[in-house]
Amino acid sequence: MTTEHRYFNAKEAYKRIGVDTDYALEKLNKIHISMHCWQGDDVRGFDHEGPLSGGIQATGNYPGRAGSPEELMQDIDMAFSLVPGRHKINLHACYAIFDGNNRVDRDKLSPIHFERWADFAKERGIGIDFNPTFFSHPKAEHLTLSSPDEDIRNFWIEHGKACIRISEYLATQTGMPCVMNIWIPDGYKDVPADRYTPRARFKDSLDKILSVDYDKSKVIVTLESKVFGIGLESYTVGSHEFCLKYAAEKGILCLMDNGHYHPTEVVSDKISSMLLFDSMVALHVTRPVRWDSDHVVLFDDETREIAKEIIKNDAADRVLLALDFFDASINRIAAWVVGMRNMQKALLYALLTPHRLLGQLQESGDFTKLMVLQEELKLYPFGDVWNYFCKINHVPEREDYLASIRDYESRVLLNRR
Ligand code: RNT
Ligand code: ZN
Repeated sequence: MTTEHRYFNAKEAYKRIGVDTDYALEKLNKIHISMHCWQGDDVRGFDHEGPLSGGIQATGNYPGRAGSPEELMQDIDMAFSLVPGRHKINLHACYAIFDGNNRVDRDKLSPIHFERWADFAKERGIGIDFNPTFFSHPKAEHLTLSSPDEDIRNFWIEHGKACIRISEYLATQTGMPCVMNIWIPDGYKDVPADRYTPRARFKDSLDKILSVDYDKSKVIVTLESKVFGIGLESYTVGSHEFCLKYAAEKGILCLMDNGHYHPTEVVSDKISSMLLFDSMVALHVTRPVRWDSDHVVLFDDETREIAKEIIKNDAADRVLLALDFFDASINRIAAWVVGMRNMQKALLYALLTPHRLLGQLQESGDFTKLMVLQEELKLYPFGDVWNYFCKINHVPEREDYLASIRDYESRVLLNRR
């Protein structure tokens, strides 16, 4: 049977429960996911030599890591060629490209250092999101925006301001809004004596960064919270409550990374509450395995629940979706492609769910039928709809994309340094 035949049969099966598969595919095509550049080189970037710091870690030593802007761009193209639809790229300030003698420290970064990224995006008709980099730097060995050392704190405030200007430039160049996400690794390994003072300084630093005059229709500032990091187990300055309150007060957005909460706490349960109070919600979708390990996103229960909250609440254009993982133990292009496709599969799965019917069962208290249906839906011909979506988007169906990745690995990746 051809992909079209299978799709036709699946369409009939879904129609019987009131789901329109054509409409689902149309909707899915409009959802753009921000693909993080940092999966391509284990969060190294181009502006420093030292190790990855900030209490995050990429483990593994798979060959072929991108070591230059050209290689990273080539790899991003390769990954995108195997993912259906059009998406965005998510950059970090440490991916600044220095040509000749325009090298500067992070407090002096400017749009010229991102011109080539803007061109890259414009040529492909895609948008760019951006992140200041408050880690992997000699001045980030202790605290950054919450530092008691005024020189260090000012350095990072200047970095934040520079990043707002760069984000505005990227938005202007691409013609698409730029989501600028602030995350700082500041915190303490052991029980702090004073939790308040660092947070007060962080608050003041953020106020100073946001005092820059910028076009709010172009730059969407988000603030990402976190419960702990490696070496920062007892206290983080940017806790969830801090970020939630700060964002609400200042009219920026709170960004939730699903690796940044206590292990049994889930982001899928938080989305509805956020949607009730905010115009938009920002997410980093990742997969924490026992800790904030940043494993590749799978088509697993929590990813599906996150997608369900977005789709069921008709909030695809109110949720800013970005991925955040870094696995250096497998082919890095495959990591990107698997994660992107899985996020899309989760969205499709949600788009093929008869939410109104299920909601009525909940409201009327028929939890028996609700369970029966929810479980049976898992075995509906979802894969046939997904394969058809890949086909009409001219990307390989099923696991067929692996052959292209293997070929690219032997032709390109294994010949790197
Ligand atoms: C760290 C945060 C943050 C980073 C990226 C590289 O725990 O999740 O989003 O992963 O900025
Ligand atoms: Zn994150």
